[in-house]
Amino acid sequence: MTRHFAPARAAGTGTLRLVRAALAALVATAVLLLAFTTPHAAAATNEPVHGTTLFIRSQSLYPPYIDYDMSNRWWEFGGAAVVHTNKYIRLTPDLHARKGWIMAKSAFDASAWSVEFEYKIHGRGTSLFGDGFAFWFTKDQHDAMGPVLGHEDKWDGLAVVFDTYDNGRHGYTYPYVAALLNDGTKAYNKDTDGKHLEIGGCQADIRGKQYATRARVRYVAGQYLKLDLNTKGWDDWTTCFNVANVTLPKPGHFAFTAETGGLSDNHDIVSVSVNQIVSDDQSHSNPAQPSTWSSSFMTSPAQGPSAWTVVLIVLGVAGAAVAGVKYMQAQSKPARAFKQF
Ligand SMILES: [Ca+2]
Repeated sequence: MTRHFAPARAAGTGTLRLVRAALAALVATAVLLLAFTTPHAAAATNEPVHGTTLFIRSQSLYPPYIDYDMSNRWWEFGGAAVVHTNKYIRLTPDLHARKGWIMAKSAFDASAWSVEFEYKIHGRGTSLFGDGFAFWFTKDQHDAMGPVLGHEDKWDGLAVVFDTYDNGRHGYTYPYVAALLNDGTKAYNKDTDGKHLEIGGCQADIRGKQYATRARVRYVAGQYLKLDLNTKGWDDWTTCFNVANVTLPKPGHFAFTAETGGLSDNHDIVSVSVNQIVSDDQSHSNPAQPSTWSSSFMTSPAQGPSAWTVVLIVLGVAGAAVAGVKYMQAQSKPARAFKQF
């Protein structure tokens, strides 16, 4: 009886082995693809992913945001900002004429850093909403609310504005994300959305998502200032701009502000993760030169695998396939021998 059933069982086992070998090859390929095509995946967990980085807890912000005494050890809040413990910090509610802010209490004295933050812009408006929020790195600590998405004017340093309402006329639609650079002397013109201070920017789909959208500002003094955006809810990052020869104040202060006017939105900050870049990894080369840079739509392709990555993946797939075939051959021998009975 056993022998009668043996060939059928052997054939079934062979098919099973074939499937297992194919699965093994697929898993190996998937592991390789994951390892080489999602280098930013670890950023949210603060692991160094580019060169060597050092997580700076005293400049970062996470849920539940407040300690037992209802304050945060490293960040301050003000204006319309409200802390929703374990969820987000709402810089402004979806109500008219509000301004809110959060800022790091201490200065950050580094020449190279990376800041990744999660935010959410949403509200009842479907076609009319505003005005947006901004990320700041400035020489002076934020100490007064003003007209630049809630921040005071004539700042010395960097603003990355997530502007959802076009006060001026532009050759593109909003929302629009832009780096505005100021030396402390220039006034922000709200009627042009600060266009004369812009050194880089892109149109981006940053509003009304069911999930928190993310941004990563990367800066190396005198070399580049880069912004990557993730608006799709998975680990798919797109470079918004990469500008060369940017130098920011040192030390500087991190802050976020938001503003509503005649139009409104909820502007939420979910988390802020600051890393000092100890050694860069050269993967951020080829920044645009300021003299030739111009505003562009967010059309740059998502960062794909490099040529070396492709070679490694192909080698990995080939290796896995060979291993799979050898495995099948090794496993099929006893089955054939058994059939001869
Ligand atoms: Ca605006």
